[in-house]
Amino acid sequence: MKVVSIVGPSQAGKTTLAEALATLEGAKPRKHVLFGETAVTRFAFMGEDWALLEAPGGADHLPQLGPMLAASDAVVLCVPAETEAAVLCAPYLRLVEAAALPTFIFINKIDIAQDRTSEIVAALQAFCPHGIVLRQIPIRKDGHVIGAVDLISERAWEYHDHARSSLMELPESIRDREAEARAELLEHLADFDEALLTELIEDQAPMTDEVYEVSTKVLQHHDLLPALLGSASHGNGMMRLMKSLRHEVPDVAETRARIGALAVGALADTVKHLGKTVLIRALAEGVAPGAKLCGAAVGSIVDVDGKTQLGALKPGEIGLTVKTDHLSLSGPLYTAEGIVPNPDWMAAHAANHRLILEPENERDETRLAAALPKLLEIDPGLSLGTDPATGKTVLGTQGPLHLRRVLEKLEADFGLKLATAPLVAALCETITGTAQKQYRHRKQSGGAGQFADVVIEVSPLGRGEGFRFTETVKGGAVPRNYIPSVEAGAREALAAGPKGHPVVDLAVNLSDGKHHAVDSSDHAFRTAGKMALREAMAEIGTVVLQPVSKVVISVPSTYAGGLSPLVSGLKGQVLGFSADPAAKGWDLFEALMPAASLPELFQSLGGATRGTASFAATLDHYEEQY
Ligand SMILES: Nc1nc2c(ncn2[C@@H]2O[C@H](COP(=O)(O)OP(=O)(O)OP(=O)(O)O)[C@@H](O)[C@H]2O)c(=O)[nH]1
Ligand SMILES: [Mg+2]
Repeated sequence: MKVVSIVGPSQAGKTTLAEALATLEGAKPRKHVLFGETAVTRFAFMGEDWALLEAPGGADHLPQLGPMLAASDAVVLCVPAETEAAVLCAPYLRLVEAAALPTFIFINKIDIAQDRTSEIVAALQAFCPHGIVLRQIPIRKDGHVIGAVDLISERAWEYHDHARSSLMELPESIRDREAEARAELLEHLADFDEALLTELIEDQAPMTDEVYEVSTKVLQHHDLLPALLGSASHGNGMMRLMKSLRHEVPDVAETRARIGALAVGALADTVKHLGKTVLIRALAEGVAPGAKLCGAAVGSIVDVDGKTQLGALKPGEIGLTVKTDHLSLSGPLYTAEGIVPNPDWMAAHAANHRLILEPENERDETRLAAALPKLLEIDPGLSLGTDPATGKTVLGTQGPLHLRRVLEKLEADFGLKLATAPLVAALCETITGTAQKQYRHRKQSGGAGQFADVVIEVSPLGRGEGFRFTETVKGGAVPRNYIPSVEAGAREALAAGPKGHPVVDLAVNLSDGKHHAVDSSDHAFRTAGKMALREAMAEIGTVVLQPVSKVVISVPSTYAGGLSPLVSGLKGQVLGFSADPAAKGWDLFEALMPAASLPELFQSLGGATRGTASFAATLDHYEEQY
């Protein structure tokens, strides 16, 4: 069996394309939809088994593509036939580049294309360091695409709605364009093949079979990305694409060599009453019910119909695991004993849409705490944390749609009704001047009394220095063994300053004090230390500090210039931007932003970059809040 992922922006026609390819031979394909509308479709084509994996487009679904691509022999990047849409394809081009997967570009919706195919390819090329080469060009009549010419076989095909294309004569009007496009394709191919290069230099016409062979080689090495075209909804170009896949997609041995695992978990879900199910793909012998995978035995394996029990999976085959709770999509490259660590390209974008999550019914706390880690195992785009201020659960998702999907799942499968609340950036406070403070703690109540007297000097420290405690006590005024208690008391006072926030960046020096041979104790000196600092802080006065994050935004270069006003508008400070050496057509834009602005940054960035940009934020420093 060969497995191919279909990826691309939202509404590009991926689901339509999967359906059209799977029904080419008329039989009803078997489709199984998992969490978040990711789908697997199984079908036969020319006597061979195929599976297509597909997830909806958009940033919310991007993290799901990592495991899917790892399980695939090749990928079809489905792009709408308009130059404007190229930037929406940039995140996908970036991913297939980083994964170095054999990649076909399918230019869909050719029936309503306004832009020239060569311009669409040029727009995509801005985001792809490897050459994108047209394998076909459209044949137009009265402004409509009526068919396509294959540049390798030089055969012209006339489209028919939902029926096979028929051979037609190459129209006179397109001959020059065809020759030019073919020459361009051959030149690109010759860059990777000596024999073909020699033939071109010597002006010999290469054999069709030889050109196909070189095309297959460059696809499999990810040297070039071939572009085909058609219309999924009209069933045009489907046979050509499927035949290219059949001839050129490498088999599972190549995928095994690339991934280095025994099996890959591609998609996953939790099903009410049944528990977790993971769509696994065997890359080698030895994946079977009862056999060890990822350190424990596989339960049962069923077909994508969800019912038919399967035995051992042959290399390349897929199945849904049942009663195999230990498999997770966060580390989906399974060996018999454990996992192969995820390669870098599989890392999901930071889950920057973060909210506090609370059960509507307080009694559900424990069930929520049990359910969330289960979701993390089937959804690589989620993150979990704790709000330091309130101790409440913080759920990070890829965006509002993703969050909705997760909340729906928690309600439907786990019976949990949840409320969300915004996450408030944690503030601190610090002092603005110095003071000396003497404090005497004394209590006489019945038995043993309490006595401690301290003199402290309080002074501000630089931002980020935290807390420093020193002592310059002379002549045992405060006995040595009580000094740590004074420090402990001072630290207690830092928990909340006069304005109610944790206090940072100040120094306390214990300079003097008094003790009593009987009534002094650790407790008494601790209380004195705490009270002395409290009073000193109240006397000096404090200012509120807000956290400032360093933000690195990964953005298609076309949008980078527009980010400066956006960042400034959110009280951020632009540090600059430059080309990302790791991704063609992308910039890294750096800024300092109040952490309180990050939710708004997430929102505005989505709008300003049509959902293509992502960012990572780390706490950089605290600064005075005005
Ligand atoms: N004109 C035209 N419309 C198409 C073509 N292929 C798909 N569509 C339409 O485009 C819309 C989106 O198609 P889908 O297949 O749902 O797109 P998708 O890529 O799966 O979208 P998401 O799952 O939301 O990411 C549907 O209304 C399709 O009927 C095509 O070749 N030509
Ligand atoms: Mg879809």
